[in-house]
Amino acid sequence: MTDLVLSLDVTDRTSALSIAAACAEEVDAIKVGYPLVLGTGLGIARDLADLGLPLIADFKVADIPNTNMLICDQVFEAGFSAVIAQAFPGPDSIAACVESAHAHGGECYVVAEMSHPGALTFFSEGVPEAICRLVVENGADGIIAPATRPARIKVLRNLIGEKKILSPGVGAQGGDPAEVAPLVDGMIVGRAIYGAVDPAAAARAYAPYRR
Ligand code: FNU
Repeated sequence: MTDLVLSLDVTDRTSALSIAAACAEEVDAIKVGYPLVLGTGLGIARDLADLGLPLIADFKVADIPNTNMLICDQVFEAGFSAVIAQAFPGPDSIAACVESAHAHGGECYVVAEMSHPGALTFFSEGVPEAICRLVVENGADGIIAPATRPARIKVLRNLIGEKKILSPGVGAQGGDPAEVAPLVDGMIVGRAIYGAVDPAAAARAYAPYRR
């Protein structure tokens, strides 16, 4: 029904590589963010790329267009296949991420609404809806929408047409895979897999929801 994206938020290289290798058959992509890259260096992308899975850079890029372009160029040259950007810097900043991604044959996802409780302070009152309209206009490949609020995923899905939805919040944040999987293109799971005693078995538990 959906791709399973492993959010690899460990901070040391040995754990990252062993968990990724153990889970490689059970997941469809790996998402890497600041915890792992700051802990090990950007070169971890090349090591993980050897597994042959798409690699998503969760850097929530959020700067002026020129800086966004410089950041995204580094991301894709490091071996990532997709980048996640924040929308609040505006259409030109997102466009820079999209341009860099597409120039490298990669994808750009834009955060439409975050999954944690405090997100509702600013991601409210039509803001996620406006972000979805921006995504459609500027050619980004999809959005990030909260697995913790499936009703909101349905609303946002209606605004983005064929574009993809990647959804964090299943597992540790309380999102229910049975409810979320039919609504999204990729379900992002971190602690419930990498924090398990047997990460491969934990990942395998999501097999019924994978397409
Ligand atoms: P887990 N993440 C998130 N919510 O959780 N990128 C968002 O709205 C968002 C994200 C990331 O809770 C979070 O940073 F835009 O352990 C973490 O890397 O399953 C992962 O998704 C969720 O991890």
